[in-house]
Amino acid sequence: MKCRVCGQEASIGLRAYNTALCADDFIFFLEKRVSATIRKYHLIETGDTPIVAVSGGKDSLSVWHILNRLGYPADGIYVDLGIGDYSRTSLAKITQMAEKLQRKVYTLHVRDIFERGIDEVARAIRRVPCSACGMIKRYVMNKVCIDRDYNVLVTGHNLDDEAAALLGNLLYWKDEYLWKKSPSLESRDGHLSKKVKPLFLCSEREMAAYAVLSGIDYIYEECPFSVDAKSLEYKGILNNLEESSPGTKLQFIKGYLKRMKVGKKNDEEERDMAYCDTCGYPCYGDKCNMCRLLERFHIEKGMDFDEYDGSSLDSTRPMVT
Ligand code: Q46
Ligand code: ZN
Repeated sequence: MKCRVCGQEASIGLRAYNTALCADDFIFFLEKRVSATIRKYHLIETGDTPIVAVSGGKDSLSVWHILNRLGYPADGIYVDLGIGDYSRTSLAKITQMAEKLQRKVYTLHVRDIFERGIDEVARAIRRVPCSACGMIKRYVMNKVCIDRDYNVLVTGHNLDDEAAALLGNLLYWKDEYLWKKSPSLESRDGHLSKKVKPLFLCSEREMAAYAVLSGIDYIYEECPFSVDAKSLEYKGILNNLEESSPGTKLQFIKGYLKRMKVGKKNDEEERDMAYCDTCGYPCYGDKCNMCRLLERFHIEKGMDFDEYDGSSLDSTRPMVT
């Protein structure tokens, strides 16, 4: 199999595009697609200050790497869930990437705040770990954006993640989520930062290939609490369809995008949404879930973030209140 661009031995076959490419041309091809997605959907514009939500996995480290290569200087934010070796290894990979990019990374350690890991926090409030984790991450990442003047929060969701979620929403007609799968969710009133997904049109397989061919050192293990069997099942179904009809996932998501107005606001949600009396975070009611959680554990201190500037292994711990 020869590279369609240069004729050398190809490193990857892309059946959805009916082509094959060598490592260098594939890296160029993928970065160009991310760049086109950013421009087409106005994900990051001149003067924006993006920050990437990193987990140590291939998608988030790759999108961080790509943005900086494309000329969108971006820092990183990581929430250390306190899950033993998994969290330690993730942080090591993230620190390594921060050093490579010479960019800052903020880390919030769940154990510093709650004196326990995410599984114990979740158990205490009778939730599953992913539910407590999602809530804390959303809050913390938004807080860093607002407090530190980053106006765009970038995540590493890829085509397979989005197609699986869309399939699940369609199968069960979850109208409340159906039209929210946009590559860009607009900011709101200075309380909620804009959220964007530059890898929206890049498949899981392409991202794994990009990470390997670009020499990105990422954590291979999944979070031990990642038991979303449904999502894995949907990804399996879509992969089978992709196998017999290459390009199916891309068509599914592109068809969806055509039918929605990107970044459209849900008026009903806007009406019902209020702001937390304590911290100002958008919520339903007078107090947000994070403030309730801190209250539940009798925590009154602010959040300390480790701040690593990418140039040395020393970190300072400025207060973000
Ligand atoms: S990190 Fe958090 Fe995921 Fe782990 S606890 Fe669940 S939600 S699985 S993306
Ligand atoms: Zn609050």
